[in-house]
Amino acid sequence: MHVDMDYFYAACEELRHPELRGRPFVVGIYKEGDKLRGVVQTSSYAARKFGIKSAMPTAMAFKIYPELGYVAPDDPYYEEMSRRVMALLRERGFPIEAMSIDEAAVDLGAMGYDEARKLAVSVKNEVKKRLGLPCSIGVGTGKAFAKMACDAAKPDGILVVRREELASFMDGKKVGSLPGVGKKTEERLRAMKIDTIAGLGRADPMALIDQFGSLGKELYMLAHGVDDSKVVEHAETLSIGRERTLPRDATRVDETIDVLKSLTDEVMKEVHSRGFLFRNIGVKAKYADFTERIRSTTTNNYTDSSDLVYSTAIRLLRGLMTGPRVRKVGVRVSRFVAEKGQKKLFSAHT
Ligand code: DCP
Ligand code: MG
Ligand code: MG
Repeated sequence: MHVDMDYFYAACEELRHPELRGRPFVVGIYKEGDKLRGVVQTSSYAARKFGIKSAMPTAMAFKIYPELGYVAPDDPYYEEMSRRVMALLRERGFPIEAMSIDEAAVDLGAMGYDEARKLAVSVKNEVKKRLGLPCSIGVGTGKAFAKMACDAAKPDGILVVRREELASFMDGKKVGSLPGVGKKTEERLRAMKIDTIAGLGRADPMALIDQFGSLGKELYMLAHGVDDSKVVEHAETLSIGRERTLPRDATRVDETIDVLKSLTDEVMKEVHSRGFLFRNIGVKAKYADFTERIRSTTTNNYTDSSDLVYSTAIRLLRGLMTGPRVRKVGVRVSRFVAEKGQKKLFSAHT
């Protein structure tokens, strides 16, 4: 099963700016003087109706629709929403792999299609109900096919592609709709006169391997409905953090310890519930002039000690409280391993 959030950054913004709902707007603009520069990171569905989409220069988007609304990106907020999405998916107990900030592959094992569809409906409803965000879900006989089903289900849909439906689902589609085929690969395939997935399936596999190496073999297999890739949890790429505005701006670390304590408790509650061990502890200070600084340290051994996080956070933050008043503080841990299995392997080296 593949879950991908619909117009993710824009949907997150609609949550906290209800006045944006249903309006054409984009996330990702920044201004330089009076000029609008940069590219669109994502657009609301109302903006997509005008052809405004990710990676388009902002200036062009405004040319297409001068009344376009825009919001500057707020990455920590999207990361936090992403963590909530992933945590919610994990509650179901299946292995999940976060494939990007807004999508995950879920390993349903040998579950039947009907049961998988029911699960997809239930997950989709729960994401909407608890987080207020729309998503789409695809179910298929491999990671790539589930992702393609999810793409085809967008927006706000569910699509189950059974093994016997897979060939007709894929055949007419362009090679670019295969996960892993970007603009460059697409062009190189076109140079070989291969445009569609059906065409890819009829191509000479040796010529594909010649051109693309192992990717060539993979693509040929995908075109034939074979995808054996596994869902892998990437615990080490995650970080878990919380931040909070202080009740009053602070100049000394002892004025922040209550907030640090509760941030530590919140972070550690999530760490413990996931059974992670970590090696990196970091803090962040946001100053009254809106600049911010971070500091982090790596411990010798994997740990899940709340006391260590708390005392380290105090020590690190003290080093950041030498200048302007501090308005907001954050605590974050990262470099995880799952507690079961890998613990011994890692601590043997330390
Ligand atoms: N993103 C970005 N720059 C890009 C593409 C995406 O910053 N060139 C960010 C913004 C997106 C988020 O990643 O909201 C997720 O990317 P998706 O490709 O899943 O796109 P959306 O979720 O925005 O839309 P869709 O409903 O098509 O999934
Ligand atoms: Mg998305
Ligand atoms: Mg995505």
